Amino acid sequence: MKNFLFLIFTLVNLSYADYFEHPESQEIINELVEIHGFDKKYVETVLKDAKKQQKIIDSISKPAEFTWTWERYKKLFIEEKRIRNGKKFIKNNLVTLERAEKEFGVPKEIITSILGIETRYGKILGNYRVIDSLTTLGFDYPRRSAFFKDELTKFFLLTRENNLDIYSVKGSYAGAMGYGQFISSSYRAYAIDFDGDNSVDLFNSVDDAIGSIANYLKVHGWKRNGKIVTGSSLNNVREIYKPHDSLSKFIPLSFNEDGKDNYFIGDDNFVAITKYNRSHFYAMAVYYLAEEFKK
Ligand SMILES: [Ca+2]
Repeated sequence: MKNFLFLIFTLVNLSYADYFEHPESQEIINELVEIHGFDKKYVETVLKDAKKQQKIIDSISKPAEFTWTWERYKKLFIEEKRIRNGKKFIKNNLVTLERAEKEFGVPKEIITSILGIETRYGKILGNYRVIDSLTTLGFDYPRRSAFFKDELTKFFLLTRENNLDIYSVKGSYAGAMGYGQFISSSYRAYAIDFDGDNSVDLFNSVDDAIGSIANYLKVHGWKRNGKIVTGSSLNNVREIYKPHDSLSKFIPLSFNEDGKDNYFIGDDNFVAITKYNRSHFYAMAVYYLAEEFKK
């Protein structure tokens, strides 16, 4: 009985009181202190404050992009209100969107579409503390532990570089932040100052968000005046891509709508969108919503 109780105690104890006590935290503390020069006490205090949230693990385990049907996914994003607000967003931010289009080659409708899908044009930035998300997923979600531990390190760096309060920054369950939902590594690498105030602020500056999305796509292979998809029948695709074109560089896609499969080939700019979110549903929704803005 005593051994049994001891076993129970041990099992319960596997859930650590805080992330400072977690056996894997020492490695990150060392890295932050020794390589990046953070104060040890500060890092420990932050990790002590971080909280595990089961909801975060539940959410990442069943993302809509990979568990829903295309029709359900499409209905969520390509709807009247999002289309209307997107057209309004374009009208209100036309000068900045056109500047981004000129500089990076990414059409205003695509930038707007990503903002609409990510955060309803900045209305929903996420309600999880990023420090909770990244510790929960870094330490308690083994499947992607290495990735999120790295994001945790980058988040410490990002908050120091951009003067953000590490305790209060909020984002998605996966630690994505601001208008365009950039994760820490992307924020540091691809976010830019596009309103000229010398700070890169994806939480409050719409202009910075617009420029950063355009810059991200350009760096990830977006081609000015390039194609996103070609379709919608395989025969059509074969006619458009003559034998000299290498079909292997394109992505064959099939989306079931109204009970029939529609076939597309994802071109360079489709691939670029999948660098933003690797789901094909996501990239297709970005394309569809952008087309709606033109109507
Ligand atoms: Ca700025």
